[in-house]
Amino acid sequence: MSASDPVPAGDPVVGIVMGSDSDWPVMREAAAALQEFGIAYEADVVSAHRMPDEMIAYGHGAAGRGLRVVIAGAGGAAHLPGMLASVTPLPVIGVPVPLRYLDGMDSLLSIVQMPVGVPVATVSIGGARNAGLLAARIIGSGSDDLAADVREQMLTFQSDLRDQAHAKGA
Ligand code: RP5
Repeated sequence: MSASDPVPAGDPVVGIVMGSDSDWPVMREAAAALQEFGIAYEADVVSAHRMPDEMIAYGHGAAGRGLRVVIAGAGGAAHLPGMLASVTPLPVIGVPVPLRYLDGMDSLLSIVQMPVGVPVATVSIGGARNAGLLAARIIGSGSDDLAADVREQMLTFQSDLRDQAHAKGA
C-alpha cells in the first residue's frame, strides 16, 4: 500500500481500513477525496478474517484516538465494515471491493445487509470516492469552513455533470 500524495498534516480524523493490500487500488480513491479537502486520515490493513484481534482492537480504540469516521473496504465475504460498526460508535462507511468472481455482488451484499442496530453506510461497488466525500460531509457538518468547501465541490461537480449531459446531446 502506498499513496503518492502526502497525507494532510494533523491528527487523523478518518480511518481508512481494508482487508488486504490488494484493496488499496480501490480504496485510494477515498484517500484522494479526503486529500482534496485537507482532511487528515490514516490508512491501514485490518482484516476481519486474518487478524480479528487487531480488527476488534482497532474498532474499540478508534473514537478514543480522535477518529470521527471509519471507512472500511473489503471484498468477498466482506465482514470488516459490519464488525467494526459493532464495536465503535463512530459512523462506518462500507466500500464493497469487487473481486475476480461475482463482480463485487458478494462484497455488496455482505456489507449492506446489516441487522437493525448495527448501521453501516454502504456505498456502491468500488465506490470509494463517494465514501471519502461522505466522510467529508459528515465531518463538514460540524465545521462551517469545511461545509463551505464541501458545498463548493458539490456545485462544481454538478456543473461538470450538466456540461457532460449537454455534450451527450450535441
Ligand atoms: C478480503 O479478501 C480483502 O478485503 C480482499 O478484498 C480479498 C482478497 O484479499 P487478498 O487475497 O488479495 O489478500 O478479505
